[in-house]
Amino acid sequence: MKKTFSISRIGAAGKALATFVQSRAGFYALMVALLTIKSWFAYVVDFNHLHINSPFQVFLAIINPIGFTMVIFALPLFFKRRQLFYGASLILQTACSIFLYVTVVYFREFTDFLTVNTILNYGAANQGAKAGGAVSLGGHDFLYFLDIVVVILLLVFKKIRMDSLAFKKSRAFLYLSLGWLLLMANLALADIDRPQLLTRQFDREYLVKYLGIGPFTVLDAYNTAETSQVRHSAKPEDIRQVRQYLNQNFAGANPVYEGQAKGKNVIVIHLESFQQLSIDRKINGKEVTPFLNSLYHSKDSLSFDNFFHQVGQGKTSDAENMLETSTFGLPQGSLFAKLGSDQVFQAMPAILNQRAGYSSAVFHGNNGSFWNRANVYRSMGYQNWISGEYFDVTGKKATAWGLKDKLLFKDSVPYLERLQQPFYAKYLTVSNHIPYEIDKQDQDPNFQTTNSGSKFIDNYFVTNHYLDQAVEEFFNYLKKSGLYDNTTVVLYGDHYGINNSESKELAPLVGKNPRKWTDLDSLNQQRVPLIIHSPGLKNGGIQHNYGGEIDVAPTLEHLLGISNKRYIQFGQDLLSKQRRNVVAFRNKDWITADYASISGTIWDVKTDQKITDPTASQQKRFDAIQNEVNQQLAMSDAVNQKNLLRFYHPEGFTQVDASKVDYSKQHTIKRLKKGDQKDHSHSLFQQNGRKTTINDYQTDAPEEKDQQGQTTRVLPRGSDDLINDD
Ligand code: GP9
Ligand code: MN
Repeated sequence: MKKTFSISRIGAAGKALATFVQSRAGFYALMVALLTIKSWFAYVVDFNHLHINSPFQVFLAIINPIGFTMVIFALPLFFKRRQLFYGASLILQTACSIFLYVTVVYFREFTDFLTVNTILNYGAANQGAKAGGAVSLGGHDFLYFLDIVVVILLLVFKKIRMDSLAFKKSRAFLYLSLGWLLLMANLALADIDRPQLLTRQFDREYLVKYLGIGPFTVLDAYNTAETSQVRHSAKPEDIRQVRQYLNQNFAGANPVYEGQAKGKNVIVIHLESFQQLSIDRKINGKEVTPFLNSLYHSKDSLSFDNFFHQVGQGKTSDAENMLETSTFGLPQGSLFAKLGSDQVFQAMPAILNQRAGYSSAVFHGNNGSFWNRANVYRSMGYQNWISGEYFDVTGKKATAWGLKDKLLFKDSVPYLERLQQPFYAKYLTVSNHIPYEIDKQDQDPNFQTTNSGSKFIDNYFVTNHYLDQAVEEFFNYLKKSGLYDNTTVVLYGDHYGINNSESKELAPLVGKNPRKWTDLDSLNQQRVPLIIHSPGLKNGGIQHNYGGEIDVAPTLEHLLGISNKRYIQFGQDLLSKQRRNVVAFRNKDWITADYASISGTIWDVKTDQKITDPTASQQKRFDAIQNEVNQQLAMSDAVNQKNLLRFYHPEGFTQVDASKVDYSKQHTIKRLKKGDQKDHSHSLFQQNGRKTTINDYQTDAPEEKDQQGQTTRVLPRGSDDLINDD
């Protein structure tokens, strides 16, 4: 009896609702409700609950999509014609849903929110995400669009009839104002929980948690416009303050290591997505990376086990920027993509060339314009940019990200052997790139990976293993060709490979309980290896001090006997006795050997516990570290955003003239040959009696003998890349 009653009540309510939707006000409410519900859905299912940690924050997250959505959908209410009202409402619903969904997909990969900059630089920056392979799709993704299809069908079959009675302007304005009021109330309430939310701009997750995706994006667009303003207003005096700060924080060379690699060639091997967690790891009785492990433990190596990546949204390009310039990437977007086309750099290739006569080259099997590299490398002073356009990348020789590593190392030889010594050469590997898929034929049948429940993790170790073999083959060549003894090889992992979203499956592998996984555990996994391998090195071994990518350039300069005091570099020599041993992350988090700060929460690194009640002296110390971190990032941002190096002329440094460099294959070959003239050549080719050393190279890459094909897996470049490329 009771049951029938309640069913009939529900039926009546449904009917009333169905009638309500027939009016424009009802349709408006429906649009607002659908987008709001989808936003909540994204918060809970895709955005890791936004780290919401109090009932008040739950309340804010519930109301925050409503105000903005009310404002957006109030706009069509001003239309008189019904087709316009319904059409515009549906277009808005679709556009907002697409935006929400793209944000979700982006978040899965970067654990971060999409910014206006990222969108503007999309073509130059990350065409790879279009590959599908790199985009992680979820089984529930259709839910972001299902409602739109249903509403359209209801309209087509006249279950929802279009109401021809238009709103009066004043009523439409009332709805708009109500939305606006709610938005303002939301902002005021957010400010109670997190004072100065807008002015201090914590991280993006905070802004979304408190304000929602719409207001966050509007705010972000405003900031982007402001930055371009900043650049125009920069003055030469601005650099003085930076100089003063750097002088006060300078860490001098350690006499034990200073100059130990003087005059040697330098090869930097950028190990794509390679984390410290793979070092010394055994799976099913086999080491994942036996060769890298041997380098890591070699007495000829300086290895670091508390070395962190510090990249932001620019990922690989941020890592490269830090290593070449010892300045941070940008708070949003990729510096390469955003500023790289007209930035003045004082970067390693130019410094080493001007101070010690180094020649330079970068080797990478992806398109030359990816991450805006062609422009950036020119301005950094790279003499040669040997990109995917130089190699045969057809058929199975490449993945979506470029030539497979084993082939990259081998196919680089004809260029490498022509470089005048000493040289500074960088190899950017790609086979160990998300989604970590490599052809069966490249997999070692003797290596059985994990069965973790995450295909990313299982595949990750497989491509780690492939990368390890590729590096080993290259080292064998270095030894056989004679380069090895006179070369310092710097190997480093550019950033994480396993996203935070995989932590449930990762936890058991690193000895943690998945249910107790904390933010500190995630931070601890941001360690990447740094190995500086230099045959004949004295006092090598594994170093435990805390540092990051920003510190590599000063360390290397000092090893090469080049003082870096005159340059604008924010890192400190990792071997210096005067180091501060604080690692600053791009989002203002930080870690030391004792404490870490993650989104404003302090952790005791040794006990893995949060510090909720710090003593006065602890608090003082945390504040001091935070200030130092903020200052370091702000100074670096000022230099980069205002392009301040255009005003700075350190002794003996001539600004690079990027317009003089031609990276076309034809010109490069001509240039290398011209520099490699018989009577005054210092190339390996010359050393080898003017014969190629390619026969010293042994690879087991099965694709090696494949004929050149018609098709390639490497992604085509985005059309907007062409704008930046000449
Ligand atoms: C692309 C490669 C990858 O050429 O360097 O960049 P990432 O996606 O790691 O930033
Ligand atoms: Mn990378």
